[in-house]
Amino acid sequence: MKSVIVYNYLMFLSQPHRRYNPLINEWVLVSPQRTKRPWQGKYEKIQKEKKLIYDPSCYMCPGNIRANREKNPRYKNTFVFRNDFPPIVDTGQKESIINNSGILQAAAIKGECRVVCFSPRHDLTLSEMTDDQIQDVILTWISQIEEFKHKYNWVQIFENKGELMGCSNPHPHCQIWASNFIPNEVSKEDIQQKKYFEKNDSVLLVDYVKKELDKKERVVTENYSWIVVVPFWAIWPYETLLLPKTNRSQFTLISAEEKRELAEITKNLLLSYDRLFNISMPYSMGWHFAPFNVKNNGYWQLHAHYYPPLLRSATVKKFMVGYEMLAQPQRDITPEQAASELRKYIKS
Ligand code: H2U
Ligand code: ZN
Repeated sequence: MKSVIVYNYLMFLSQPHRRYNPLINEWVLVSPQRTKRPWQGKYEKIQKEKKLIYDPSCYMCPGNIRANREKNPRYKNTFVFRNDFPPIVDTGQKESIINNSGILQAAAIKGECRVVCFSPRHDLTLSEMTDDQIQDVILTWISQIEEFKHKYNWVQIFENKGELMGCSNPHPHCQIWASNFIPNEVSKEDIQQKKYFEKNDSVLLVDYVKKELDKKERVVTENYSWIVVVPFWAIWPYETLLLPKTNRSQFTLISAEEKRELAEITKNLLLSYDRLFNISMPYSMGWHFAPFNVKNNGYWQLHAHYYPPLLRSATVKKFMVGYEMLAQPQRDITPEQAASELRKYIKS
């Protein structure tokens, strides 16, 4: 029996196989043997020019004017403003389906969009901020959720970092989109976590963390209350999942100590990303937790996804094309290899 397990494990490291993502009920193809293939495709340009502390043309810097002619205050920590080009607005329409003829459906939406500047400094990234400054960002996220949770069903907090991710401005910031509807990714996670809880009477991601703590093959870093793993089912090469070790269904439920430890682990993770390819790592990240209209939401586990787009170096991007668009996601390096690489750059 033991030899079968060892054989399977080796197969996992070297042979093509597929893995199941229980959080969204989808599969990912893993092809570790492909890591040796030559790359003759596109190399991205690395921008390493020195950034200004204050940029007079930046619409996020303190004291500057935004597109709607409003002047930013001379803020000292974080600064939240209404997105001047919001993708979701309150149209005042009823929430009912506008066209419910079966195949062609559309529904009215309601919501609000904001931008959060992480720091008055134009040149910093989250990884370069102090633990206390990162904690201010966490407190801002939580107070935004507190404000929106009575009005809407969902608040998506996300950061697009770097030009490679389509970020329009290097000033450190994230976005907040609140909506009356539950977006697809959150809805899939809701269904899956609920199903798991009904079947096992325990929380999917809490059980998952226990498994990861057992062997630690995919653990990147941890502290007393948080853990970062390259999930067993990761799609992006260096994708990570950051989550509490015990059950927290909502961001608003974490303790003062957990906030402090979250700042610390976030900094460690982001520094290891920056050191991996010796650049300020681009990524998209965002938070998931129980939507506000879910009653008995104990099956939900708070977590953040980090999705860096790079593959094997600072200049080679992973493209989600071809098979990914038409069949299912595929990755080359294994999540275990990615975790082991990132671990090397975690400060001890
Ligand atoms: P990125 O995170 O993708 O760079 O987007 C920044 C947001 O800032 C974007 O959604 C908003 C854009 O609508 N913005 C303003 O709200 N005011 C401005 O003056 C410029 C950009
Ligand atoms: Zn700026």
